[in-house]
Amino acid sequence: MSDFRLTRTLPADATDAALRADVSEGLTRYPKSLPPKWFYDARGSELFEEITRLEEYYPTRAEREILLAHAGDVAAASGARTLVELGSGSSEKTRHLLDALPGLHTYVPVDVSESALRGAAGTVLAGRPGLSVHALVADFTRPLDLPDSPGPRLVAFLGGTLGNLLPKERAGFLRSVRERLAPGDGLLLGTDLVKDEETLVSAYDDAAGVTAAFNKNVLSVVNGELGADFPLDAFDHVARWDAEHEWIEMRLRARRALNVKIRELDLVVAFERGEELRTEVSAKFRREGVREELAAAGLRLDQWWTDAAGRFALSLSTA
Ligand code: AVJ
Repeated sequence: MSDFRLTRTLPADATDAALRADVSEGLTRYPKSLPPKWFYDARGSELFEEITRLEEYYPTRAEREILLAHAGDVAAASGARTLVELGSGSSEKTRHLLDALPGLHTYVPVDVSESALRGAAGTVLAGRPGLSVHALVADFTRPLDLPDSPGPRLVAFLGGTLGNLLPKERAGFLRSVRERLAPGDGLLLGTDLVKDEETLVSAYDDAAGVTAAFNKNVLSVVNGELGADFPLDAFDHVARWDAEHEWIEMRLRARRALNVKIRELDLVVAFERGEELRTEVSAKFRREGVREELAAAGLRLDQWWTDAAGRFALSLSTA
């Protein structure tokens, strides 16, 4: 008999407090920035799903190609009885893994969105009568209390979302994942790879303007949640390749000097004409760099799989 449990590890007002802190800190420092986690309200999540279907946005297709080709290899190499997925979202990617892990006992999807977790549970449980699903409403960038379940454990962090973390944040994140792994447990990591600037920039600045709408949506989130009056049409979407750091930056550039009132914070934020607010970094990786970052966290890179075109990589590393 399949079984579904959900645990909220975030207090109900945690999101509001975190948004207030991020906005007051990020918009009063120079240069201004906001963490990308705030993109994903219902509208932002819809826009991201649309992005994954864009011709220019190759990472989702590339990772799916790898999962379809190598889920069996992942299963054979990991022998996982428990699969923990960080930032599971719709669990669309996970189904390929679940299908390839016949001996799986427990699936632990972790996401900040309770609705995404509940929405995915029905699909995941359908046709998997023996599977236990223990969903965690949690921010995966914070230390996690994972439920007891049979080992070996495989933690999956897919989609290239690791790239949203700055190098120091990545080091802390990988160390905190390592601390939750027993010897023989594994980490399955999706990483987008360094490639030509034109391909990278167009993946984050598509012709139809879906990414531009996704980027501006963070202003709507701040407007809606904190009573701000960002005029979205006063900002232009910018996607830029930072060759030194090897990451894509998304920014919002003020077309004119303006003051934005944020009522809930009793704050007025001034933008100079042309001033840019950074809304996301999306780091791109090289195999050697991934090996080094994993090793620094105490993880050994065992397997490296890419799509046929070599655009994206899945790596399996063990504690
Ligand atoms: C979901 C974080 C992997 O960084 O490519 C897509 C988000 N941003 N288009 C990425 C995103 C702009 C995406 N991740």
